[in-house]
Amino acid sequence: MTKRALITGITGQDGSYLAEFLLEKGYEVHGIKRRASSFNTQRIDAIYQDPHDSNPQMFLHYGDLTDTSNLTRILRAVEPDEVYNLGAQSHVAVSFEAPEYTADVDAIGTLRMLEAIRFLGLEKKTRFYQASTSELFGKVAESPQTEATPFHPRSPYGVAKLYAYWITVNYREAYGLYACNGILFNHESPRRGETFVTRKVTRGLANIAQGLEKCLYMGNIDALRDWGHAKDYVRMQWMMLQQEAAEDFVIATGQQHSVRDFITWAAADLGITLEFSGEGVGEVGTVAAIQGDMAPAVSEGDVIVRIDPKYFRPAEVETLLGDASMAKDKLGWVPEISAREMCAEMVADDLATARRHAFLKANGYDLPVSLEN
Ligand code: NDP
Ligand code: GDR
Repeated sequence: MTKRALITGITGQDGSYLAEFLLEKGYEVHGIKRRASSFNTQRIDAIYQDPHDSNPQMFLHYGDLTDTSNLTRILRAVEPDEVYNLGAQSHVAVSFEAPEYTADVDAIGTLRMLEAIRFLGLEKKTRFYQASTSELFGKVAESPQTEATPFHPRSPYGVAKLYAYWITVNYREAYGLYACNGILFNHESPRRGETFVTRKVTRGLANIAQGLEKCLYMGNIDALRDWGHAKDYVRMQWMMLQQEAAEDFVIATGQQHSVRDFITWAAADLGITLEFSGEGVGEVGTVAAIQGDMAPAVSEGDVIVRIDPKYFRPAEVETLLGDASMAKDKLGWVPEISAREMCAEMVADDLATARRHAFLKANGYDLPVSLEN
């Protein structure tokens, strides 16, 4: 019997990798996409299947996590074996600007999905995965963090996700629903949204190397994160729904690096030796040496990284480090791609794009490059 999966957030980073993964496993994949004024399916265009083709295995439905009747209708039509609730306003800094919307989508949106499953009587059929987050730990009391570490979220996003975490546990305990939380630490890829720190760095430095931008403006580069690769993490999302009984798992690499380290790596992958000097908002990153031909627009002595307090958050999560021993012991899951390898992959991808833009520009076809970050 072909299994049917429904993914909210299919157009996002994780949704796109998960859809590919499930299609390869032979699933029929349904995804919810939002109406937008321009195309928003770039990450899944490569796996799009024309509904007019014979035997399509992937289907998109218009929907929104703020719209109860719409979610209920989609769930009724699809009757999925597995729901992956990945849809969210997922940007921590933006959640301080739009706290109410973030709560509506990330917290109540999760409740809407769970309640629709119950309302439709699907609680014995449908398994539910909730995209929980290391942001639940926030101001951490212990390190590394495990499934037993107490929560102390530090943003409207973290607080909304805390509600989603507990309502998922509650529906498991109250109604016997197979519902579980993946407490995932930061995971990145060439498909990462352009305004999250890793992608902002790889894209920004690639643009600078090719003369499309002058300087990268950053926030708190002392922040420490446990970065993994999204491909490794979506595999675990699926594994969590294949157990006898639902359980919550921490997913992390167990390695921690600073944002400054990540910037230094990305520069090195462009042949740029970057040296940091100064302190606080006066800290700068200066080009100390250049190798190879990847950064023709950069010269020794150029200051290409500066601090802009605009990117500081009202409350910061300074340090996160996960211990995924439970996932390793119970499911045999271990990450296969290191943060350093992932950085190189992201730089290579962003450099290829920047080179195309620079080539067009040099030949009189000036494509605007979005500098919003
Ligand atoms: P993205 O921001 O890349 O994707 C979010 C997805 O949610 C997009 O498809 C987006 O649609 C969709 N979405 C946003 N608002 C709504 C809404 N109101 N209704 C329906 N869909 C909506 O996130 P990631 O792929 O990186 O993350 C997936 C999930 O995992 C999120 O819930 C995130 O909070 C969580 N998470 C992520 C981690 C990470 O490091 N990446 C770590 C831990 C948890 P559109 O494309 O139209 O914007
Ligand atoms: P995070 O990811 O907040 O951990 O949430 P992000 O990449 O945005 O920030 C990581 C750290 O880098 C610092 N930082 C900057 N961040 C951004 N975006 N832009 C900057 O210019 C900048 N300078 C420094 C931040 O302050 C922070 O400390 C991500 C999201 O994917 C969430 O949805 C997910 O739940 C968590 O990871 C786990």
